[in-house]
Amino acid sequence: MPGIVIVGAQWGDEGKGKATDLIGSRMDYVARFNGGNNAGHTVVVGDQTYALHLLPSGIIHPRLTPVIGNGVVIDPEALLSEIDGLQARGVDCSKLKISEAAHIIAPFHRRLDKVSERFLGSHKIGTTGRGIGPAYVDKVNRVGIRVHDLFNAAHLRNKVEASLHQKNLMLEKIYDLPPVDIDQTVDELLKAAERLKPYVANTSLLLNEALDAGKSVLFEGGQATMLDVDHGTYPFVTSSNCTSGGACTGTGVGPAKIDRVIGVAKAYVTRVGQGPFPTELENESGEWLRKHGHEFGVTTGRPRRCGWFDALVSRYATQVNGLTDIVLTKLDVLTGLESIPVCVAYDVTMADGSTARVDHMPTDQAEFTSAKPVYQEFPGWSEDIQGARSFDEFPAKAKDYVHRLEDLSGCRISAIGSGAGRGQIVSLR
Ligand code: 2SA
Ligand code: GDP
Ligand code: MG
Repeated sequence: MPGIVIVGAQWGDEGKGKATDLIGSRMDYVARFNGGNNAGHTVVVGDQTYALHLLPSGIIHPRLTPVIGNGVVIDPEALLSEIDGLQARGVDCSKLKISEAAHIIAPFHRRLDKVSERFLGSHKIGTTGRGIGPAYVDKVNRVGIRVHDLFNAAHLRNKVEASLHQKNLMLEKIYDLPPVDIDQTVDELLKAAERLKPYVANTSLLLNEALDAGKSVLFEGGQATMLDVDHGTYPFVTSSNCTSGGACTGTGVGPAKIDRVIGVAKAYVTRVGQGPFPTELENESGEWLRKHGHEFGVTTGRPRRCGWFDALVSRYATQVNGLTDIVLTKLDVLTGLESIPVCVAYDVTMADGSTARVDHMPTDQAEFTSAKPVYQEFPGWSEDIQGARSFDEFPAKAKDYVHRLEDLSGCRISAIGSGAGRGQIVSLR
């Protein structure tokens, strides 16, 4: 039985929640491997809509064992309130397993996220304000607090002191702000620790033993390829590895145990937060996509920036993730457009001032920021596809659009979303 990775192929909100829900119905475990409660993954089941943040979307399936891997940063308060909210709606969270090695988002990380955004001014990233960046900074700076640190009060105090030493100096001397209270921080973390304890496990061992015993694991990525700290539009990225490699480092499972890597891509593109976005439409067409696609952040409610499908982005996602399949979502949103532009190249300004036409993703962010999209137009369709039960039922022009995106992305499209509902997806293979 396989290990399958799901990643976002663009700038996020492609419908990873929906894809995880679909594929998860056949799996034994579902593991989040990066990010934290910055994520907002939506699953729609009948008249019920679930917005998952820290918990893997597969938790909606009672037979799956949900896992939060070591690569995730956990805000204990946010996690407990998410568990409470889901249990109140009848979703069983008792099987949840949380990695002992995952890092903690303490209340001061949330505060620092907001302070840092404020002081960055026009250079701000447009974060979700959930403390994600500061928690990962501490991890890499080796002053992070891990889940297993929560269960020994003296040890925890030591960790909090180490973490806050430099920060409090900075808050007072540089930002002229009050320092973080160490006792209060320790008390808050200890309170949450009691409730978290039953869920804590050695999740690397658990997942490896499961895979060795022939069980299947779905690795669910948060955010997306273009927000990856290494491969995304740095510095306008999140602070984790959202690409498929993150599934290994973020769970402690080796790459030889991964059989498929599925990239989820929208039939157009959206982005929230700051940063370059070549096909962005700051006009009526962008408004049209936002309205028809209901493009608002699931975590913060922010309006998402909208633009046409960018084939350089999806080809790049195929490359850096080693995609074996693409799940193409929200094709239904494009119904009614006479003609659909797709970006097939960029005109970029090079360091020497010359202009070059490129058909691959530039690594140099000055070049990427200068990119002007070169479009090819594809004929649209007017028939409603929301009720389609197979690809054969799609209008010919919708099929052509899909086949063209497949060619341009360099990866087979194996399923297409035709609506938000659980059943509104058709398989091609
Ligand atoms: P952060 O908070 O440090 O991770 O922010 C850094 C950048 O990462 C982007 N980011 C996201 N982009 C799309 N969707 C995300 N989740 C929510 C959703 C977003 C929301 O599902 O709608 O509700 O606003 C997500 N999380 C992080 C973020 O916009 C920054 O560009
Ligand atoms: P995620 O972060 O990648 O899981 O995506 P989000 O949940 O943030 O945003 C995707 C939105 O699109 C959610 O509201 C989904 O319910 C919705 N959605 C997913 N697939 C489809 C689809 O094929 N068609 C339509 N119309 N909506 C979809
Ligand atoms: Mg989302």
